[in-house]
Amino acid sequence: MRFDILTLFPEMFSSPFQESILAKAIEKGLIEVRTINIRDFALDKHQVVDDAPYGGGQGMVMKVEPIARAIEQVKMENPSAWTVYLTPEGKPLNQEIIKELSSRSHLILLCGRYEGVDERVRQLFVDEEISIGDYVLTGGELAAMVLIDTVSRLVPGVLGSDKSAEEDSFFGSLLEYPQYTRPASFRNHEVPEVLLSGNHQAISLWRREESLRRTWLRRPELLNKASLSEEDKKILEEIIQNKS
Ligand code: 6GU
Repeated sequence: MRFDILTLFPEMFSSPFQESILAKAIEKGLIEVRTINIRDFALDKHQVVDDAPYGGGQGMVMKVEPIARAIEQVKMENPSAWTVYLTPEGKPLNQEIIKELSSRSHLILLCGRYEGVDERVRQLFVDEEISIGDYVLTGGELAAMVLIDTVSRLVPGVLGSDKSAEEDSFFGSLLEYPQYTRPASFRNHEVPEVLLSGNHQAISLWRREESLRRTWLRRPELLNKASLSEEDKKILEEIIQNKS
């Protein structure tokens, strides 16, 4: 899987992919991350990439030509690359969109700054617009990092086993159960006894119940789209009745 990041601040991307799981994925050749400085594609000698908006108003708008030329260079190498513009006006990112994106082999990620890009960038070059939530970032760069991180971990081989991605929160639309490790007692707070019992069936049941409880208490709206068994529904009814 390949990511080409179009940005005015390529230095922002120097460290996030040099650690841990993503660094290993790059080393193994499972993912490839390149940054392209939009400024290098400016046409004038001062390499201007933004300008005042037609019609007046606050701030600056990213010019169409440098972005067009940068995207066209990547597309020359691979015409089927998929172009995503990171912007607060985009579709809110969720695990379903992340899964769809992970099935593509080459993403161009356009990071907006200032008051956004000239509308013709959208019309001519952008395949999909994505936001990472209802809050305002100073630019699309952090959003691009979030997207690369979340998409990369679905690429086969990036996580230790293919199973770990499927067991995560949101795949089954439930939140994770509580986890403990040694010591069994810390300042009079004990690990739940069932986890020390060695009874795998009882442990599975406890974990499912805790997932359901947590989801009900913290994110009840997720239960609407969760795939629940008849037993899950019974457990959930008890949780709701006991309100704990
Ligand atoms: Cl993708 N960009 C900016 N600038 N702000 C955001 C965002 C993106 N997603 C949420 N807020």
